[in-house]
Amino acid sequence: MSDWSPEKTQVKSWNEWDRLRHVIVGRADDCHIPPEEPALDAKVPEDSDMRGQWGRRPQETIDRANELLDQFANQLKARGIRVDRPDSIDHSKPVTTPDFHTDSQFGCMPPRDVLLTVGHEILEATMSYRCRWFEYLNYRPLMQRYWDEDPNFRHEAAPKPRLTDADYHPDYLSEKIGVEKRLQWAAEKFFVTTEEEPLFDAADVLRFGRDLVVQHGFTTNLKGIEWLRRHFPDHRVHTVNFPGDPYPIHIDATFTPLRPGLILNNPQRRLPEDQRGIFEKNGWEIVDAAQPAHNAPPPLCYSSTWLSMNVLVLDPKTVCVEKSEVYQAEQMDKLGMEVVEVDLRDAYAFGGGLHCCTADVYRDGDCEDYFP
Ligand code: DAV
Repeated sequence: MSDWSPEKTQVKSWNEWDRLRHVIVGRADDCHIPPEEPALDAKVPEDSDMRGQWGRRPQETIDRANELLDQFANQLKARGIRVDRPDSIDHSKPVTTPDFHTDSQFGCMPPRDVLLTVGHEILEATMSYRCRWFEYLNYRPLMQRYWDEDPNFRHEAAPKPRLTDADYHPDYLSEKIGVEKRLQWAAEKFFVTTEEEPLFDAADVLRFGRDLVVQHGFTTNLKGIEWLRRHFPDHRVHTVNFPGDPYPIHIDATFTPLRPGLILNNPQRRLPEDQRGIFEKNGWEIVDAAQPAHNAPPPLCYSSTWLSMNVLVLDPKTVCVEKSEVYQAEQMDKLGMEVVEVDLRDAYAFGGGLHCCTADVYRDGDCEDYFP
């Protein structure tokens, strides 16, 4: 039974799959391709069309992405889900702190990277790119509103990192490292970020009730994971790696829980055997995700083609899948999920797919222990 009603704001979400009632959907307004900076350069593949480009994204791409995001929001609303939208700040403004300078910011997308909802709390992540340091400001009007309307809402912010050059390994920044070297480094857990201070992006975290599964990679370091462990003392925090990924940022195109007992895993980035313990002991199935329908990402896109598996679960039997991702939709159908098709590919360049461009505010259900 749910005590949720659309008239009353309540913040609560313990996992990735219980019935979704209230969600934030990002906006493409004023999104920028930021200038070069260490962590971002390491993520952009050497042959990418984004190399050397920066500035405000072309207006027609912003308009098109906004059209798709509005359409997605309307689809969710038509299913009775409350949808809130952020207020974009001016991302053309440069950022100067005592420790760094960048000539522009990133955007008001994707909210999943910044906001981590755990129970009644929404935690603003540290972030690890300089251009995303102030990104939480896009969501502050919503956070203030939830604070005013829900007396149980906990609004938290992780300590802002300094992001000096000491946060980044200079080796990663030399030109033309090549994918082989990157894969070797990823396997050795040598990432672009150092252990100077805690760093994490919210999209490196998956919520499984009492357990949080966190990817250690470019955007989240071990100190960031330790910070989460100390911050959520009632949770068990598990560190995972996916060595097949040469650019490991964010877990949500790699490992996708669909319902209790079932997880999709990117077949190029399989969870290593020695990290499967809690899932295997508790009878969870980890299945290879279907192949993406595309051979390459759309223009000016940071993400890989595996946004195919960046799905948004509406309830344990219903999932939003991007409309062109026909193989992924077919697999969902075979797994017994009802598929809601959403046209979003032209918005991928703004930072990701259906999971990325949303952030949970309320899902039914309580904090359960799925791995007793
Ligand atoms: O496969 O490029 C994208 C994740 C975006 N949140 C990838 C990871």
